[in-house]
Amino acid sequence: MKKHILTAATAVFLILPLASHAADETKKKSAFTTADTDGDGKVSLSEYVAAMQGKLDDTAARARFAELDKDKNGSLSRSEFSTATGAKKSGKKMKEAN
Ligand SMILES: [Ca+2]
Ligand SMILES: [Ca+2]
Repeated sequence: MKKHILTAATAVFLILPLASHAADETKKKSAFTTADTDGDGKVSLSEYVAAMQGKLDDTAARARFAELDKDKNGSLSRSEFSTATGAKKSGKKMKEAN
């Protein structure tokens, strides 16, 4: 009995980091796709507000959108969107590339 429990615990230990890493990757990849409900490759303001429902209220989502829409074309490209979801620290690098 005890041995069985130990094995299960070990398995969880081994699987957990892998699983959470995989989940993280999937999340990153699909956040943009999920927000882009019409699939045109851009996230519009209304798509963004809808995607942020439950996280940000309407006003906050709009303010955030304006911040993220660096070229002010009214929609978020994949790279504009990704600055919101994780790559905050690579902001300097991206500036260099421009
Ligand atoms: Ca779209
Ligand atoms: Ca834009």
